[in-house]
Amino acid sequence: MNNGVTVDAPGRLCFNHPVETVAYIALGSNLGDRELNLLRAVAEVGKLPESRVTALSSFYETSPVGAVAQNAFYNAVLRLSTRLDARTLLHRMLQIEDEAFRRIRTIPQGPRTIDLDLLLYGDSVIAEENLVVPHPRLTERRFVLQPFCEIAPEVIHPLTGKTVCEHLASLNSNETVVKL
Ligand code: PH2
Ligand code: MG
Ligand code: MG
Repeated sequence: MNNGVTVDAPGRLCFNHPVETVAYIALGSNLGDRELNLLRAVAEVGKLPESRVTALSSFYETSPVGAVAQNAFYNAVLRLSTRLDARTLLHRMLQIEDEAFRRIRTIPQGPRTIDLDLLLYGDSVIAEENLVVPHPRLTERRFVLQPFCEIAPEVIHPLTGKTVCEHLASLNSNETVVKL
C-alpha cells in the first residue's frame, strides 16, 4: 500500500494520482518479428505499477508514413487505466523501448523494433518540452486513428472536441491500413 507516493527510478519520487486516469498508447514496429514485438510491448506496459491494460485493438499492417523509406509497420492501440502521472508514464514507456527492446535510435522516424507513443492522458492538455499530449500527429495518421477508433469510438479529442471516429471519417490520406 502507499499514500500516492512511490519510488520509480533510483531516488525518483512519483506523485501518483489518487484516482485512475484512462490513457491511450499507440504501438508500432517494423523491425524483427513485428507481431511478437507488439505482444511483448503490451505485456511490458501491463506490468507497469498501478496500471492495467483494459483494451487492445486488432493489429494492423500499415504502409510507412513519412520521409524515410522503410518496411511496413504493425500498429495497434491500447487503453491503460493508471495512477501514474503523465510524466512518469512517459518515462516508463521510454524505459520499455530502451531496456526491454534495446531500441537504438539512429535515423529519426526510422525503423524500430518498438515505438510507444502516448496519445491521450485523460482529457489532459500538456505542452512541455518532452511531453506533448494529445499526441500532435494523432489526427493526421490513419495507422493510429483506425485502431484507436476500434477500441474508443466515442472518446473526445480534448483540443478539437471531435470523437476519434469523426477524425478517422474526415481523414484524407492515402495510407494503406489492413486489419490482420
Ligand atoms: N511511425 C513513425 C513513422 N512512420 N508509419 C507507420 N505506418 N506506422 C508507424 O508507427 C510509423 C510510421 C515514427 O514514429
Ligand atoms: Mg511514433
Ligand atoms: Mg515515439
